[in-house]
Amino acid sequence: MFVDEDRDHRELSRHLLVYKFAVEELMTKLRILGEEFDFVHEHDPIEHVTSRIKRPDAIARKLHRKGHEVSVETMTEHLDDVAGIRVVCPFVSDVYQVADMLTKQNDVELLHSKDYIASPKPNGYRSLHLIVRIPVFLSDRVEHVKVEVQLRTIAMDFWATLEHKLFYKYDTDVPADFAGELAATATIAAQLDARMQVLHQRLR
Ligand code: 0O2
Repeated sequence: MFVDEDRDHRELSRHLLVYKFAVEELMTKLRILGEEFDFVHEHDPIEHVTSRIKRPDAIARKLHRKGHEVSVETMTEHLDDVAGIRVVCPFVSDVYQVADMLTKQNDVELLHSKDYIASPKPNGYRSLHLIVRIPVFLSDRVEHVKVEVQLRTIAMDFWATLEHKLFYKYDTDVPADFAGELAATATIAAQLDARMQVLHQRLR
């Protein structure tokens, strides 16, 4: 995979460590935002946060799929989601509120965003994806590290988690009526979000 194995493995591990630090910084930022917002507004806009660093074999597969050689340089340049954070919020308004509070911070650079809530994917997938870059201060230098932040509601997360399981189960042999049924369940999840949002606003 990586050519000179020992040296390249060490170099890759070092880079993945930097991604881990970036994730830790962002997790701290999100925890502070949630806790302080809750104190001021008596509502925590974050239900829970998870994170993952992509595994080397998945990194290699994605680089190959995009037609690139596998190296630390191509990974840094062409992959936005080596480090990923998933923020699950109670309500749709919280998704946009948290995204706004995070990207307004001076040291968080928003590179681009994909709003799959405003424009869901054809299969029904909804979430707000942000690619951000943050500085990580190391012993001898500063690295600017890209992280993919996925924000979604509990209903969106429920749907995406189950869709992921079903997709992997059926893989290439997807039943004919599968896509339509999947999209219909996504619509129900979206309706649930909209109704919960109304209740939330009425109570506030
Ligand atoms: P994993 O295991 O979650 O890491 P790009 O990254 O830009 O090359 P793409 O497809 O344009 O590729 O990125 P996009 O659309 O922003 O989606 C990337 C991630 O969003 C996926 O990562 C999933 O986590 C999630 N995602 C996107 N579409 C779907 C979907 O239809 N269903 C579900 N369940 N999740 C989705 P990975 O690397 O595919 O997977």
